[in-house]
Amino acid sequence: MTGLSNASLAALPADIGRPRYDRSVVTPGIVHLGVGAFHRAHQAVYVDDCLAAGETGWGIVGASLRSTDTRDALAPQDGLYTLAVRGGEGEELRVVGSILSLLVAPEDPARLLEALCLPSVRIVTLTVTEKAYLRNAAGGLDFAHADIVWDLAHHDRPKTVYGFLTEAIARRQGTAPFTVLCCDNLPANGATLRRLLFEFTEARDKKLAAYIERSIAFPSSMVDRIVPATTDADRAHVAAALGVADAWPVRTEPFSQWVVEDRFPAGRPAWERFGVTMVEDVRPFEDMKLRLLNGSHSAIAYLGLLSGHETVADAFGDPAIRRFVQGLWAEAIPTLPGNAGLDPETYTGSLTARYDNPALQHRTAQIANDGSQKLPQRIVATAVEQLRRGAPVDHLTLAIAAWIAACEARGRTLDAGLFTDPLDAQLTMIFAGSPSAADTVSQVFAHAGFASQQAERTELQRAVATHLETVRAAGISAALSTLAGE
Ligand code: CS2
Repeated sequence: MTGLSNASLAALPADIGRPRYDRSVVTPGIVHLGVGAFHRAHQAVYVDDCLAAGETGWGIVGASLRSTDTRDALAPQDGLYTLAVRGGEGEELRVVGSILSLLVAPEDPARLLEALCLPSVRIVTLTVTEKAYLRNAAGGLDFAHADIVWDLAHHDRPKTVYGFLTEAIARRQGTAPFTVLCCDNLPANGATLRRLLFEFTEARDKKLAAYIERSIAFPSSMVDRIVPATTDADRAHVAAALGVADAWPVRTEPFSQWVVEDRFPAGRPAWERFGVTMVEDVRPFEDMKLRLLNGSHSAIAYLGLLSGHETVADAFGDPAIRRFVQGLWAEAIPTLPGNAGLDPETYTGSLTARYDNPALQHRTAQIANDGSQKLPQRIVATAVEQLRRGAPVDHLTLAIAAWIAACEARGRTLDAGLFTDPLDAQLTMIFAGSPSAADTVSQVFAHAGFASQQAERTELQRAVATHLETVRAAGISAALSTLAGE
């Protein structure tokens, strides 16, 4: 079977969407760091819409910071790939054309620096996942990390986002700077990246750090679309529909949301024409999404794994877990700003429908990865705020206990490699000592930096330990029943 490429576009069946613009005249305006499935189902699609409307200056150079997979799959396809949008009513297939070229940073860091320095590039977007920000337990930049040490010493061969951004900004001084748009699931993601990058640059060159503070904009943004990992069944299905092979299609849901702070001194695509909400302050949207969607997602993942459910739809179809999620939402909603025009009830209603989508097949094990990096903003911050106001945290703390229990269950009742965490080495050491629930929780909190420097930490640990004790002694369904007062 021939592969998807510019040359095979014309022969695609009529019902398959495709770039209806001349890709050869599109110039690179965006460099994206972390060109994984999420980016390809989200930002790249909004940009594709802009290109189709004639904004030819915003093509994407997609860079991977680690593996060669995406480049290997998409470069022979001229950057093209299929987006399969699956809802209850069927499926829509569309070939997306906004990614013009692909790079692999570790293979050739100089090429990525060159791309970042192209005068036509005015925006750098990032989806590199929580752990790539290399934060220490206190939330600052982890200067002890080998890659940070390397990047401070090797300016022209960096490995981290900080090394790449700082060097590119240094080289671009005197020409128009780019805007840095963080699209990861971190609270105040633009401001967070700005603070961490400032720490890095200060350690390299104080004048440059001051220049960054003065001249570079870091708008925050909230991104939302559920994107399960692609399977071979997806590849076979897409090939059958297209009549050509696509090495790496992406499957997603109909829902898509992007809320972006409108601070782009060097210009931006007219995203608002294609469903992007441009705002002054993204924080309320971000908190709602992190605490209601991502918080419940992580809880569903760990409770689901411990209950033997492979997908979100299966886990959410389990009445005990569904009721738990309602309880979790009830604890999170009071922590959201009341005056920001948000409607959390409508939001959770739409989440319910999204989680029930049986066509998505979103694996609980996929979401379970990197819990130590995700829970602080998804669950722990919410719990601390609830405790501060004397409000209940039973569900939030069971979610944390379920994370610890699921980590502990790997290699016992769960497959050893089912999911991974940057703290795995430390977790293994903690579990090896078979400590009591209380000791386990306090050691895990210390390593993960959960609620560090918060007065509520001890109370929080105590509540998590009580749940962990029940899960260890009687299992997750007993813990859920106890919580439900059964
Ligand atoms: C998920 C997110 O894997 C995870 O941790 O919670 O990737 C989630 O699917 C997206 O944030 C949805 O926008």
